[in-house]
Amino acid sequence: MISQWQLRAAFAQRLSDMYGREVPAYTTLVEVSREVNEDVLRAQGADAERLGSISRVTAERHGAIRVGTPEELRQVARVFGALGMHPVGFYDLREAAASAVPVVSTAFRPVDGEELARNPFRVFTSMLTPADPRFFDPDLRARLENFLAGRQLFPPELLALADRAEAAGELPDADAERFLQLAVRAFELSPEPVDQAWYATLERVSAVAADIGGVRSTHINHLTPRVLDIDELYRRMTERGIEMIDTIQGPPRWKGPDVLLRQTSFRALAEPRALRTPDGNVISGALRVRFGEVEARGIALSREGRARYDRLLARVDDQAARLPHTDRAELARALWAEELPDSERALAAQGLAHFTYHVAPDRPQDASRPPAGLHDLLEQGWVRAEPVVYEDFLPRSAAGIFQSNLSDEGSRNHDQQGAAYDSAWLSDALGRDVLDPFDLYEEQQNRSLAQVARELGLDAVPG
Ligand code: OOG
Ligand code: NI
Repeated sequence: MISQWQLRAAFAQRLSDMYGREVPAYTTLVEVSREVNEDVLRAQGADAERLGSISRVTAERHGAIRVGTPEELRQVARVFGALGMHPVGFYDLREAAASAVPVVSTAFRPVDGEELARNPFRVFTSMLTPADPRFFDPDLRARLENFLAGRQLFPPELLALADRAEAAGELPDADAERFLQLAVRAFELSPEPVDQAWYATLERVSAVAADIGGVRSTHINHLTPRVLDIDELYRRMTERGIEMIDTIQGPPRWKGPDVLLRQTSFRALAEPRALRTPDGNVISGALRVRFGEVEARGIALSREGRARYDRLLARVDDQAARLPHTDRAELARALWAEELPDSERALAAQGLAHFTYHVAPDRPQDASRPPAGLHDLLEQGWVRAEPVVYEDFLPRSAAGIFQSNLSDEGSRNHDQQGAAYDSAWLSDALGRDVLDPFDLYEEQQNRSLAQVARELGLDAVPG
């Protein structure tokens, strides 16, 4: 029998092998990431593993895929459900991006601490919004929905195996093998010729819409390794002559703890694709949609910490607009130091970030009773705090990544009111609850506090 986490790990590995064959620059990115991680580990020792063991970080990937309809999204959810991955978070990239990015997204990932430690594979999954009149007029919407209704991304055999794996939590070896083959194949780039005129029609609205709704299959858009020093990775990739996007998205490099998520990517590459011209000929052309991304992960912020992060971003925008010749990263660093405490301990004390708490093996062993409050428990060495890693995404960074890889802004009709989508809508469309990432981090923290209370014989340890 192959359990869900083994299926997840195997799927991530095979997807990585497949994507490496399709996009060789990805393999370079993975190699350079591994070198950087080894160097950081050598230089920092155990500190380098504070936010995840080196074996987890080395195997860690997130993928990105894009689908066209709620029906397709429900099917994707079944495939990922088989791998023990659940929809977490709602991202509205239509609002976060300046260019036309007509999608709403969620991320499928394991939610349980043990499952994350076994293999944290996650997939940022976007769904097209043909009902949004800012991007699609009624005629184009109808043609698009009609096109999407006529395609099948996932064969029924794959979905049947997925349902069995999800219900049983495992599959017999032969079925697992078949499931993995079909699942990986569903995300390969199709050799089927692309209808050039239809693709171009959608591309005028948005290159993302064309990538999703202009073809009869789906494909993995990128697969992202995790790196322990993203600034160093950026330098090394540039040295190798790979053209990176202008910036690293997310928090700046600064003297305090790493928080949330920092990401960067290399530019989308022109890939050979067969195109069908309006007169019916098949020619070889090129499309530029897939890129390579890399990320560094930090501590999960609480709702309050996140509000502070969002406010900081707004302040950086504001100052950067007023001081156009100043380096944005410098500006961000200065503002960060003003608004965020620069130690884990202070982040915890101010309730800005999430930690799990553990009774210290070397706690005071005399007969004294432990103090009741968390602050004193920490100060007097009874309890230790371990940072919770941020397992999710950032809408603004995601929009930045989408956008920096578009060569054209696309078009948007500002006279129209956007179609409303939110987390509840998405849950409904999926037939599964879209989980709130903040709730998950909070629950994890609270469970650890309850465990501490039990072990120390205290009634409760308020967080
Ligand atoms: C997804 C872009 C967002 C991330 O890591 O924030 C993303 C896409 O290009 O489909 O992958
Ligand atoms: Ni990504």
